[in-house]
Amino acid sequence: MKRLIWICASLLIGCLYLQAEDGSRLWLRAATDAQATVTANKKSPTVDLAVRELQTQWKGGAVKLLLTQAKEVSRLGRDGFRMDGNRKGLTIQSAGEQGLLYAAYHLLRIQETGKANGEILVEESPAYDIRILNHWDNLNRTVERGYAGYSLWQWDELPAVLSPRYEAYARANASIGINATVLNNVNASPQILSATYLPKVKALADIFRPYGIKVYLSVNFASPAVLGGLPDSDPLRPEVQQWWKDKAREIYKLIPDFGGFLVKANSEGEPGPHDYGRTHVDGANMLADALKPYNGIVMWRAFVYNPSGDDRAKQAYLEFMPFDGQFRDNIIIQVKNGPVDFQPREPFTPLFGAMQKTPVMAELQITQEYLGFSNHLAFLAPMWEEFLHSDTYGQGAGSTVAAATDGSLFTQKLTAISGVANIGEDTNWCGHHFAQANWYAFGRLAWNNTLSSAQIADEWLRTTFTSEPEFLTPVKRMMLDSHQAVVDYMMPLGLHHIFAENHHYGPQPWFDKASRPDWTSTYYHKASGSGIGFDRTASGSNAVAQYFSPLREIYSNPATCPDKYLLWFHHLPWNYRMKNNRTLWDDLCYSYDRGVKAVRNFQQVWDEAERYVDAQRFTEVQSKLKIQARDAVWWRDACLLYFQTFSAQPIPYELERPVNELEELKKIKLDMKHHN
Ligand code: BDP
Repeated sequence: MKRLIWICASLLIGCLYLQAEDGSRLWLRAATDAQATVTANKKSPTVDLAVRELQTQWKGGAVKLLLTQAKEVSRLGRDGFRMDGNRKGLTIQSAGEQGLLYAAYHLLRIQETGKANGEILVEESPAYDIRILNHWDNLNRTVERGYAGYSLWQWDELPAVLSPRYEAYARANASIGINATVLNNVNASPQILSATYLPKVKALADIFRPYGIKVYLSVNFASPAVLGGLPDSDPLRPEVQQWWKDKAREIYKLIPDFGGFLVKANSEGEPGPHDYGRTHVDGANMLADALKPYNGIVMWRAFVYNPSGDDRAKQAYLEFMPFDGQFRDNIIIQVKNGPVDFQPREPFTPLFGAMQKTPVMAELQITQEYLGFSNHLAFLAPMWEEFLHSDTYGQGAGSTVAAATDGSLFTQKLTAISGVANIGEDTNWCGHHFAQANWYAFGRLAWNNTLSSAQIADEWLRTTFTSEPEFLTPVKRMMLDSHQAVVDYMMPLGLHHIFAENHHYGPQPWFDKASRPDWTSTYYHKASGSGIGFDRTASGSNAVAQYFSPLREIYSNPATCPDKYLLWFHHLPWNYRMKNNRTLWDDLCYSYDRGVKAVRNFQQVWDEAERYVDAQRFTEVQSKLKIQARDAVWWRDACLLYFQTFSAQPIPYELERPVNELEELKKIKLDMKHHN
């Protein structure tokens, strides 16, 4: 009887436990009932956090935390650490308090992923000094390109009311090494710098500080005029310069460790120095001078393009290369991974490796603006890995994007990497349970840009779900294949930006009328009876010339250009012979078909994983996969039926037939917020 009661009780607890799996705990699901002996040679809010995390979760012997300036430790930097011992007893050393906290999370991660057995000898230091999230959050709490509900920041209630999620957010970031955050949208409201908002920003900064997270703000270049009442915001006007200096002083009085400004200037209608006939250098240097006395920095974005300009893919390079070496030393140029705009797949922006006298940082997009929002399962680590490993040849072979940005290739005072956050107020933070993996992957790659996608997926799955091999192996495979699957059913072979006009979710390759040509789809695919693709070789826009040799030659020749970038660089006839001997048209059909089949396979993999997953997360992911499977068919049919009007060839008969009518698909209008 006793035994029966015990079984019933544990079943009940088990059920409650399973029900509690709503994704809110992210990858931080370790049991918190450990009672480890943890000591530290310093007491401070940050060190105390490290102690507490280990006391409650470390299931091994005594841990000693030592803050030390010993040479062999301090060479790892204030965020780095050294760990020495085994399960029974360990010493952790760091030159900085944050280093001790990162070490604590590292130890817990190796415990939770089953790698804390035997000798533990670890030395870690981050690849980038600044590992920063960019929130595109508006002050009215909508999130530009956000698919996980409203903003986490409750501006109305701040600073009086402090949601417990602020600390949970800081903890999650610290656990993966993220040490900075930009709170507001790059399309910035000047109000963020007002006396009303700054105390709210301070309240958040105070919560994040013990977790080693610095706060930054996006600023509107016209703030001196809009907020300060000046006649304009000309960076060469002394009153404007003074306004920024005063503003910096005001900010640092409230937030002594404030990080600095992120600026989107003269892009997509945002104000900037060009409005006054000045340059990016004039604008960025002025802000840098205002922040300099406080060690603040400026992250100046290179995402600039104008409608009258040349091929959009060339513009960042054209505008910024002439300024290389002219920026102040507390400025870093923030460049999107690809030269157009966070497409499902792009070659790297040629500024990487080319700007050698100015620090350059990558901007990745964690939120899936162009990869199915929070409906599609797309693990982005493989895309970022491909990008970071791309060889720019900036200083000969081996000059990867990673090396060109992390200080190993060029002497850089500043190194950084940013990711546009996919976080909102949804219970599971990111809308899709698997989208959490992208937040996780960004942090891990920012810490160590040589980690493989497979390792990141492995860690994330073990900590977020379970280490059962029968779950792990197929689900990891699914994650690793998922980015390619999305590329295949949306924009294979280098196609890009053929999204619907009023949102970036569904297909609209036929879209040909917009306020500016580079906001249409036809601008990018250029399909006609003679072929498809954007000619960026010397006979076209010559964007290839922005790459170093031998890349320039490799990309210029369709025979050597990787298939994944083929239509990015070339306009080719429908009967062009691909490397696999299919015609271009047939291969396009095969690619879309492969994408659809991949998603169907993901559904099967997930259904088979049911017994290893709690009911709530299982069903939620299952439903999202159904949407993704339907969307994949929608993409395939829309693109193939439309392109077929030019190729005038049948879809290879061995492939599944379209199930939609093109005319019907053209009528679909999704009710989503308009933005180019
Ligand atoms: C595009 C987005 C737009 C952003 C812009 C940017 O569609 O919402 O404001 O990039 O990065 O991808 O500035």
